[in-house]
Amino acid sequence: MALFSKIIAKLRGGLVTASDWDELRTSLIEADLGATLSDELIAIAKSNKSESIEIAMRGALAGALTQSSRELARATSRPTTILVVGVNGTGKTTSVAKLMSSLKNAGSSVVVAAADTFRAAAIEQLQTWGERIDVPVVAGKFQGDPASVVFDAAKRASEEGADYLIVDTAGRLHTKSNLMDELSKIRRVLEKAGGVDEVLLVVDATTGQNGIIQARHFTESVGVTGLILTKMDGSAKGGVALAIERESGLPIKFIGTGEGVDDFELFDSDAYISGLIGSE
Ligand SMILES: Nc1nc2c(ncn2[C@@H]2O[C@H](COP(=O)(O)OP(=O)(O)OP(=O)(O)O)[C@@H](O)[C@H]2O)c(=O)[nH]1
Ligand SMILES: [Mg+2]
Repeated sequence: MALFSKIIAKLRGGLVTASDWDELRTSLIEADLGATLSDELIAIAKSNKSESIEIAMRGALAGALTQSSRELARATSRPTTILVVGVNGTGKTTSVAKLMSSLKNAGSSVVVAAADTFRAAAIEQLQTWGERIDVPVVAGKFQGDPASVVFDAAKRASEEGADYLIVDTAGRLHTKSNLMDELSKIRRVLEKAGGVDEVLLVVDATTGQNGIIQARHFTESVGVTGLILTKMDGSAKGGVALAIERESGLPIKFIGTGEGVDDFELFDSDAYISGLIGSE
């Protein structure tokens, strides 16, 4: 993804032509940084007279990232409750499986709610992960009320004294108000049961700038607290992480880097910026 390495090398040699700048701008936009941020970064690079172009770039990139904590919030006297939301096919269920696996490996007890009741296959998908990872999955009837599945799961998590309750929800278009209302209802059920600690919006990194619009809508309906950015593997478009954080102010907490249960990492902003600049 090293977007800047070539230009930085040229700047060091003092030989940057107008077409080099155009080339850099194109590559930044192609990497989904967005036009505004790309132009700002180029302005910074152009005005930089010192030898520390890397430091100037690093500062500009870091400035676009949020200062909010990237750690998962924890509840103290009840199961930490994590609601996972997003548009269709972004990787919610896979991310729920990754999250339950990593929490379980860290020694925590987890209960999962299969609140996507729209498709029978969605319930089975989560149950298969649950069996593989050995985490209980509370499921309801196909086409049943997702809020009642969530109610049952919250009860079970509380009775068992689980450390975490993770709720997988059906994919939904952020523009469909009836579906967004259903999410608010799920949230209210969880609040009644004790509280919601995290609402994680799952965004597919390859969908580019549309992720910013999704973040805005989901935040309005259900109060997003953080992002999971999936499909960062094999994508030259990782720049969307910067654009989405800058526009939404929401911290990216995890990234998905593949289809396997271990292809999941905490988002490391320093490593991410080093990757963009191309100097480790
Ligand atoms: N390469 C890659 N594929 C991923 C990643 N996360 C999920 N996928 C794949 O994306 C597809 C959709 O994943 P799901 O987890 O079913 O997505 P979802 O958001 O639950 O989908 P719906 O419930 O239908 O809205 C599957 O083929 C996953 O294996 C990732 O980080 N990298
Ligand atoms: Mg799903």
